[in-house]
Amino acid sequence: MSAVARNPLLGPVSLNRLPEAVQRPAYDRTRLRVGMAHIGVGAFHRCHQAEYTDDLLAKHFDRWGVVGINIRSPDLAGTLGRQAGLYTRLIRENDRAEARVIGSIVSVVDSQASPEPALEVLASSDIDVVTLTITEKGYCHRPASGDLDTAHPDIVHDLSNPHAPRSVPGLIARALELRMSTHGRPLTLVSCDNIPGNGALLQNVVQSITHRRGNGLEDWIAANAAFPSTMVDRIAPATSQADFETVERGFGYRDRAVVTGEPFRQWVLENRFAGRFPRWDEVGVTFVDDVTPFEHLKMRVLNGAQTTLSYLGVLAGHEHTCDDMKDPLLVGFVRRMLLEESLPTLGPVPGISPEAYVEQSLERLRNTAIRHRNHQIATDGSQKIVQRLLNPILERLRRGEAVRLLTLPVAAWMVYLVKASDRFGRQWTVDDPHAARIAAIADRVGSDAPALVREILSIDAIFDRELSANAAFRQAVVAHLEGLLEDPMGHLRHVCGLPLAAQLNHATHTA
Ligand code: NAI
Ligand code: CS2
Repeated sequence: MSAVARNPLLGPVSLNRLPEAVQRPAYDRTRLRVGMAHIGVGAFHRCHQAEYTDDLLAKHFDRWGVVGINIRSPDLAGTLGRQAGLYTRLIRENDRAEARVIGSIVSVVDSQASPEPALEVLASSDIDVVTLTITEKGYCHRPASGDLDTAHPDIVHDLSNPHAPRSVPGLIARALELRMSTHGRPLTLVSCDNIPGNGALLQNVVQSITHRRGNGLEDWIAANAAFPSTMVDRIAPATSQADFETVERGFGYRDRAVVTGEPFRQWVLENRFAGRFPRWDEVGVTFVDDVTPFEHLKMRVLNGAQTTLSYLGVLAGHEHTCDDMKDPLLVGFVRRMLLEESLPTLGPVPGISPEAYVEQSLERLRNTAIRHRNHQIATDGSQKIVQRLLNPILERLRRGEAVRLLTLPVAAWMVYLVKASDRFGRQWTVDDPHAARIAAIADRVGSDAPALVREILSIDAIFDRELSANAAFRQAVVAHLEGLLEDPMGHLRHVCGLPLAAQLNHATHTA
């Protein structure tokens, strides 16, 4: 047996024997009672909301233990259950790794096979708050409008089987119905996904289901539920083998639920709650009346940069964001795009200088210990480009402003999806709800850029009709698509206006 295999598994007993360097929950976990649920216990929840709650429990102990619920993969009840809900949150920056065991998750419920386990938790009178990180597509909405996608197979199912929902909107509608007909306690639901107006959007998709019920549920929700919007931030990529090994080799124990994040974290939350609510504002969360300026800043700058780098990075042959950030051509383009076209779409953001935020964001993306794969960020691009790229583009077009830079990543997203990969000697698997439809378009029209753009822009779940009908937008995307299909990096150099000498220099530098 190797030394690594003999390391103890993280749990309540081994917790007391961990090395001094590993931070532990600073409260008595045996006294912790459940007060909130979280749907979508992925890397981000464990790196963000669960840590803030852990901070709050240490500062002001109260009934705020979390029950996690997954209605999609992965099954986590076993993994986290064997560790009594405990897991390590690594913070990594370049060659530094700091470990902290988080104790706020009390248990995890797998509800993939049936909604019953999830409904039991969500309808319980112990639960006052539900947070969610279910990825952008979990809301079953049409990204262009925020409306419920009534053609979505899970929504079609839930509308005719309201007591056995498969989607999150259907699940929440049913849980609220159960609460109304039993104890009647209010509930605050906090979406922590990167979608615009996430609270309002969640409320909209839930109410689009409940208003069909006609049993007083809609009015009950209006009086007893709150859906605050949030801006959440911390880069937390999928856990890698290196992260598991850091815990085993660096700290001497085993943990099958490790998560890794960067040092930076931020949470801005709309001050609109129903009933009891955790005082996260005591541990660094900012409660505000309007989240919109913070949300626009984050999605258009940090997320806009990540999405842009992910598609261009794949085309350039890079693996991670931090690799993209070593490529002066990509960095130069992204900085210019953010400063010249994204920032002017932003209004004032209380307490934050947008220019400084751009530099801070680029600096965060350079962190070489955060191995955020371009393909992970590129996943579900159809659900991300609206808030990161298309909304600022539309606002600029309405004001008669240029969109030459912001349209380039839109075309790069198209290249990524039409699987032009063969052309560049690399292949990848596209993971996106619209992948099949766009692949079918590409099969039909081949590499004819104007035809590709015409057909892809006609997908009105993604492209607002005003935007797709705009000739300047369409022409800019066609020009970029032609250039990227021909020679991606040559096109990028051309857009950046690099003189020939600098182009040759760059080619030598990145060879
Ligand atoms: P992850 O892949 O680790 O976890 C995804 C979670 O979403 C899983 O628990 C899965 O069961 C659930 N899920 C997926 N599709 C679903 C569906 N259709 N219905 C219900 N649940 C579904 O991803 P991670 O890193 O936790 O990110 C999740 C989301 O959190 C992101 O999509 C984003 O909106 C938000 N976020 C992530 C950040 C990050 O850096 N990872 C930072 C800020 C926000
Ligand atoms: C990323 C985000 O995967 C993605 O789409 O752009 O998850 C990003 O890491 C977070 O929003 C950072 O807070």
